[in-house]
Amino acid sequence: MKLITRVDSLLQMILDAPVLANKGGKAWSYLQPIADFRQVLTRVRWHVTFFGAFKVGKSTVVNAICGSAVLPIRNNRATGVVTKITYAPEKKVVVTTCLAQGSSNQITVPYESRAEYILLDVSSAIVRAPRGVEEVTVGLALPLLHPSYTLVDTPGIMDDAALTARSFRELERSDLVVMVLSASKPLSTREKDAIRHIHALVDGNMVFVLNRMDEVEDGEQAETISWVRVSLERMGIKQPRVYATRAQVVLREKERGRGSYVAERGLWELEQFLIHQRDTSAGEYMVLRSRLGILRSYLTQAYAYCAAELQAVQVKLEQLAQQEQRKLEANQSAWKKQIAEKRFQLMICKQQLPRCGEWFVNAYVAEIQRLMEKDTKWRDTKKLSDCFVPALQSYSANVSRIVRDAISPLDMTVPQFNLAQAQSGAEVKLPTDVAAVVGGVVGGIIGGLAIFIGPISAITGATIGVTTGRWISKKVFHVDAQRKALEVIEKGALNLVPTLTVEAEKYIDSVGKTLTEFGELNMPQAQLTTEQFSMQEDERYYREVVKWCREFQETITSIKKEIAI
Ligand SMILES: Nc1nc2c(ncn2[C@@H]2O[C@H](COP(=O)(O)OP(=O)(O)OP(=O)(O)O)[C@@H](O)[C@H]2O)c(=O)[nH]1
Ligand SMILES: [Mg+2]
Repeated sequence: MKLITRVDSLLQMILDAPVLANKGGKAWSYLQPIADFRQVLTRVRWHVTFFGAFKVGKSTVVNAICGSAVLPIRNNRATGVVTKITYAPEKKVVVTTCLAQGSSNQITVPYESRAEYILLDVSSAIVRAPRGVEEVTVGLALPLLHPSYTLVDTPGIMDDAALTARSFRELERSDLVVMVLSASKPLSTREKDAIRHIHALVDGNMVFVLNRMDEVEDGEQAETISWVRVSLERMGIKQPRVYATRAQVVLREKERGRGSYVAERGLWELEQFLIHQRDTSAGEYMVLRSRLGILRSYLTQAYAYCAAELQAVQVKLEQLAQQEQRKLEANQSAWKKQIAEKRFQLMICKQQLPRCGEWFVNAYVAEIQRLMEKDTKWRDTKKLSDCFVPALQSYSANVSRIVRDAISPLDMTVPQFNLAQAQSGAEVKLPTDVAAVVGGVVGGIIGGLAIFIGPISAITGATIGVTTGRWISKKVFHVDAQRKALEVIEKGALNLVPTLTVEAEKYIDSVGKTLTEFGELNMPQAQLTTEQFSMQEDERYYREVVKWCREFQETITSIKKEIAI
């Protein structure tokens, strides 16, 4: 009861694990066996797996235990599929075949034809497993099997990698492994490697059948058994259970209904061991131990893989971070440099302002000339004053253009410089002194005109119109008057230039301020690259798996401690 509760807690850990829900995760090939192990954890039947080298007599040992040739044995054939013998009131053979996409199909076949599904031909160079057969289950009314045992016969470990792998995989579903050795040549290097692996996997739930004792001289049998036992102990297996037997003889004797096989104590003792495990709580402990052992081995592998990957990802992430930091620093300093250059160019702009001033004067004079040419009543304050608008617009446009050129190609929004607008009172409000100055200049021009045109000082614009009207008919004087007027106008416009320059400089300085803010706002920032992003995700994933594996391992350790196995 206690054990089942503990298994339940492990099951819950598996069911609740988010890492096992993520089937696309990079460690899935390591985690899937853990997810699939739920079936083994909750499996009612205890699997006793017979494992060993090619032709040592595994199938014969199983048959000897069953007391009949349940498993087919031929000299030129070998066991080609995992064959399970499980309790059933009636003899029955079920063949499981693999279908596409990992699904399987089960068919019941006549008991007599079982050999064709189990055996494979080893007489030719190419060893072929019976086509598509995944495993064969034989139902047998053998009292030993009732209620919990399933005996599992596996293909011998030999040169066929796929078959060997299949046999090893079956070990990961085992509650007890019976390693069958041949007494005539026991414990080859390959067998020793397999023993070490299995012993660790099922946490010591392993016994040994030393078969073919008839092939050892009578006088050397005791020595052989003792040698095997000592060798196993040297491999770290404490008090190994070694059952020496002659399975072929036992089988024959049993088939004949003779009880003499009892004389073959080895196999009889193995059967007694199995019965004892089945009928006492020892079996339950045994089963839990191997299942925890296998789970632990899966966890160890998953942990080792993920811990190594985690470390590699962390190292790579660190390298990438440094690389990106270097790039960022370079980008930031290039950006700062660009902004500084633009600021410098903006300052240089100021040097162009006198030229803008010249253009302004020319533009204004040209406007006045146009006015004079097309309008005889040009001596009108309003008309003269209106000529400022296009000149100021052109001045503003020129200043805006040189500023734009200076900061190009930065994608920075800069307000237009627009003195004309300011003067007309729209949108941008210029300091009143500008308007005053402009007004003053116009007034000055008018005043100047008045001084030049007539002896009456402080003449008004309206009066000019009236006064000058008198000279219009005098052509020469008229031309001269225009020239003089233009000179005065030009002078007046020139007087305005310093004020415009101050305004333009203020504008340039404000653009400079905006540029500084723009530079700070748009300073290149650290940004995750796609590679970094996906590596961070990997890091999180591996970290999570590593943590989960560790916690799971700790739970297993505490269960083992608690129930002292
Ligand atoms: N002399 C002798 N021969 C045996 C003994 N046990 C089995 N054999 C013979 O050894 C041969 C192979 O026996 P299997 O039981 O098929 O051996 P296996 O290990 O299952 O073989 P694979 O499944 O093909 O690896 C058969 O001819 C058996 O009759 C034994 O105790 N003594
Ligand atoms: Mg066999």
